[in-house]
Amino acid sequence: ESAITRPKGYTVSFHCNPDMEKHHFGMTHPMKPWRLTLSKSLIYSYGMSFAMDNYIARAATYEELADFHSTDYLDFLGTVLPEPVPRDLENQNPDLRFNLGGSDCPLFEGLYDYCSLSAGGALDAARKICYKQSDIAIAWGGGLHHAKKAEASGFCYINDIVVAILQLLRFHPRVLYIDIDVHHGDGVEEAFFSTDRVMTVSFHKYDPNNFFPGTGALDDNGPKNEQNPGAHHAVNVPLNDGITDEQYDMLFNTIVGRIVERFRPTAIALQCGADSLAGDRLGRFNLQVQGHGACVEFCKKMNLPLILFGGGGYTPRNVARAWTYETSIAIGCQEKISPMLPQHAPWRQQFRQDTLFPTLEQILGEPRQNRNPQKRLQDIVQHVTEQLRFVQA
Ligand code: ZL4
Ligand code: CA
Ligand code: ZN
Repeated sequence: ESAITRPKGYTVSFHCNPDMEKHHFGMTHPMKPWRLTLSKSLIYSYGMSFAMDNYIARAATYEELADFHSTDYLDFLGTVLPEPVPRDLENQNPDLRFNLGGSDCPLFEGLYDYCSLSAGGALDAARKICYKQSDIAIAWGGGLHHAKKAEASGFCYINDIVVAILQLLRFHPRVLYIDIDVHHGDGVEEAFFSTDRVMTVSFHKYDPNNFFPGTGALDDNGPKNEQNPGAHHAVNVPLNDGITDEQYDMLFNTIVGRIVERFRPTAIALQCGADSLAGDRLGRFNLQVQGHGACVEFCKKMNLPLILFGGGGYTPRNVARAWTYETSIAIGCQEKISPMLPQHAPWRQQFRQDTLFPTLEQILGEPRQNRNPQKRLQDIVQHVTEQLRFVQA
């Protein structure tokens, strides 16, 4: 077996900061920054760091965050201290400023550092792309797509993706944002609602009354008035429980292929939330590591500057598998790495099975029922195709 070597003709950069991983949302909170440690350790165990430029992410500055976020919100975020909240009062406090301090977005020790390191990694990645020093830049600590200008939402406080895309827009005329997290990428969509320089497309579980955040219907495509240049520039792909690799990849390739043809982006930002994998604590899909990774592979084949962000992912062993496989795709060594996990990988017992590609049976016992009839998927493709007639690069 030969060592993993640098890809010929292009550069991959990897942006992370171990200080981000030590933060805790709370014992039983689903978001575990520690999953970044597990992911990185598997990536390093495969020897992939030798094939990339590795950077310790810096903290984003206040001014950089203020490119998107309101200063009122940032000032508050920078000064609030965690207050122990009695368990039975959690999420019932009517005085939550900026949606901070509830059970989804708790206040914890070092919150502002955690947020600014996540955004710092995303910004470093964006700058490497802008200055053409990387062809693919990876920021697994980013991808926090729900945060709003002046509000925390769904485990997200600072929208590192929006801040990074704003950086890309200084050099790139058109940016395509793609979101394969199981949740709707509402914060990013909303931030770019009124520009035709960013197209957003999110694939997500959609059930307005029972699944967070409840937005992202097929016909929510941006404010529909002729004055708004951003009209038609939001694509939503609402899905149901149990979608499979085969169906997802058909949809992804068809829809993203057509968008790239029509919109002609000059850079792509891909949010790789791993909660769309089978067996995720919060997710509902039947995707395997292969199917999730196929989305990254498809984007890479577009031959455009590419940023890979992390995002959701609540079963750490599967998050680590997916982001390891996707790092290997970025480097182009996916055929070369062993599908058996390296013997010496730290936390080896965390992974349960010794393969990078567990089967659905191994993950779930019994796969979740697929509630995505083929006819519905065809209707989605047709809607998007018609929507794209209004889009012109
Ligand atoms: C938890 O066990 O659907 C938070 C959140 C904390 C610890 C103990 C508190 C118990 C599941 C979720 C009370 C929990 C009540 N703890 C949570 C409407 C809700 C109000 C809050 O992947 N309750 C809100 C957010 C979603 C809601 C998903 C995805 C982020 C991303 C990008 C964000 N919020 C109902 C839920 C637990 C918890 C257990 C939880 N929260 C599951 N889904 C939500 O897209 C990073
Ligand atoms: Ca999504
Ligand atoms: Zn999610």
